[in-house]
Amino acid sequence: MWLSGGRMASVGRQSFGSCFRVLGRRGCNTAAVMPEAAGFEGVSDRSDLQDFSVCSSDSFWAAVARQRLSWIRPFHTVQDCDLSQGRIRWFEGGKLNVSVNCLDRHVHTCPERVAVIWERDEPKSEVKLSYRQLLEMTCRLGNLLRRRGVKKGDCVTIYMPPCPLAVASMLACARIGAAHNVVFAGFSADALAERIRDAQSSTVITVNQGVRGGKVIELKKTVDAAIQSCPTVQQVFVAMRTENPVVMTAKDVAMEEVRGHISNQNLLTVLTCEDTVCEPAGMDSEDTLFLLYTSGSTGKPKGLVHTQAGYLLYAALTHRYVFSYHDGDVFSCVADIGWITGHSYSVYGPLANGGTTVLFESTPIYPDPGRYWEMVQRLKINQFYGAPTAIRLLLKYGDKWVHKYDRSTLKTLGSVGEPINTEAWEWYHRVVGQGRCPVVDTWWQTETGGICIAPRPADPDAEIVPGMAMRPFFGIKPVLMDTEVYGSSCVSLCIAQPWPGMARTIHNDPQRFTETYCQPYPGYFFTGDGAYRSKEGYYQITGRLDDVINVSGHRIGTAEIEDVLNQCSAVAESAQLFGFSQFAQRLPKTRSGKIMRRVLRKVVDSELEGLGDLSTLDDPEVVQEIIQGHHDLL
Ligand code: 6R9
Repeated sequence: MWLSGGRMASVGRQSFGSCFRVLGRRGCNTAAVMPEAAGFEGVSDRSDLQDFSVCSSDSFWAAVARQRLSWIRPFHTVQDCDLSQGRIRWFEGGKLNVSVNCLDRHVHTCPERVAVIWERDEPKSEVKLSYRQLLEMTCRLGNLLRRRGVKKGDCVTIYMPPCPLAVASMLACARIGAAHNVVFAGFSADALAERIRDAQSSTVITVNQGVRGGKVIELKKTVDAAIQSCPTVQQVFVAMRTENPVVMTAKDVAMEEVRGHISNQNLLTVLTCEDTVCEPAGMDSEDTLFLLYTSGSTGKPKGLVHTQAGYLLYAALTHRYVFSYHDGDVFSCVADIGWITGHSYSVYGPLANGGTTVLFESTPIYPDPGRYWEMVQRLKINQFYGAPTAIRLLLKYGDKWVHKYDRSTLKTLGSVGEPINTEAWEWYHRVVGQGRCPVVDTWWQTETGGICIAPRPADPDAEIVPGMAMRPFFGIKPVLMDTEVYGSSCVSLCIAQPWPGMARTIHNDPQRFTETYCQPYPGYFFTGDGAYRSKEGYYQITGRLDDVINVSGHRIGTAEIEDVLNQCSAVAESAQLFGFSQFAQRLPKTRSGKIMRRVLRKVVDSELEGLGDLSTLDDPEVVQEIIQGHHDLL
């Protein structure tokens, strides 16, 4: 691994060589692109539709919201937003229930369709649940929560690995009107405690132990340690993921009935004493659906607030149109449910669309580097959505792990989380997708709720340029602003008008929301990322703005330089910094696989006091290694 700050000649777009057309149909009618758009006047092709969605955003979103969601009471106002004030409200007057939209309406039409496939850590032991079964599990949990005093407006913290019970817990909260706060089940007790305290949760849901990559993780013990410093917590529901008993305290409530002969290891036999019918709460469009914490570069993590209707609509629409999801497809997003990617594309998007979604509990290399592709073959996966960090890792293990398995069911490959370098993109496209599956590089953030910029391969005339051909999604109007970062000018990506999926505020700190996202360019949403736009109107994301470097007066994003470095076979991954060159064994990464460059920069600048929020760091020891390495270098 190479941390470099040397001079770089000619890096940039010319390195993105190949380009292909997915479909060559020009001018096909709009209804084929998007049936919801059939009635829009003056819209005859995909480009008209994009313009319409931005220029007539009220008409666009009203039509889509009416067709895609099932409402208890219709909305009277499509949007009431003023970005400069940080005011974002969609579909006011409307009432709905998110769990009804994700479950009941599909149970009415296709109760036995598979809703979730739980790809357990133990290979080849998947468990399938139909929409009817998932609704029953959700109702039982909803009744339990209600009976134990959880009310509309409360916030329940969920500390669980991806599994049907975690999804049912999220949906049970939605059913009774509580908000959920899913904390990635790999976070430390301190990180968990900080998030429980900020969310003021009185209820936590967890499992006795997690299992990941063949290793047992003591989740319940971590909760025990965390709640020592969380006075609000009154009860902890504990389900059994393994058969090992854990010490239960006065606050703990076992979720299983005690039945000696039933193995609870599959987490499916819980709460058989609860009723399978649970009256859904009627929620206002702008009631909170969930909080999700994301790390701030300084200070404490931010609890971003997403609300009911707008979020669900946006997750559903992007899931359908970015991935070309069709009824009957098996969709697999391998992100953990503790990240926004898991929320929007393992849970809410696919379920709102009546889809079949895979919940992946394991790692890309357990029991071997063929895990993903063996799973694709066994579960007949049609869309696979993963992170560049995993693709880069698997690429180094060689093609044989991919070739071993049949991937003919795959139709679309997705990437998210970081810029995907050309080498990884090409490998993903050529080796994994056999050159026939479009790769959709999707740009978005916890704050945006769903994908904002991505190719849409099903569109007529769709073109995908590796690492770059990214177009705004319907209703998204990106703008590039000149900005100054660390004394050099950069182009910063903003979004010019609100869209339904965006976060509404920061829990407990609306001021910070406005300052961070709305004030840098009043009237615009500030993303904090840099971008280029080509003459065709395609966007390329260059990385976090505070990671931009200045080489001989050229502004160059970290993505471009890392892209070139990664093509050297000795370099597994790279992170580019100002005027700094060093080899390191490992890079500091978040638990979702993103390189934490700001930490590297602080080390280089010898600002060890101001490393910022490190709670999302995967292995804090790496920071010590790098500090030591840098020290030795000086
Ligand atoms: C969905 C998610 C958001 C940040 C974002 C950007 C980076 C995400 C990307 C990408 C380049 C892509 N990012 N997708 N950069 N190309 N396709 O990852 O949310 O965890 O909040 O991170 O991730 O820097 O600002 P989140």
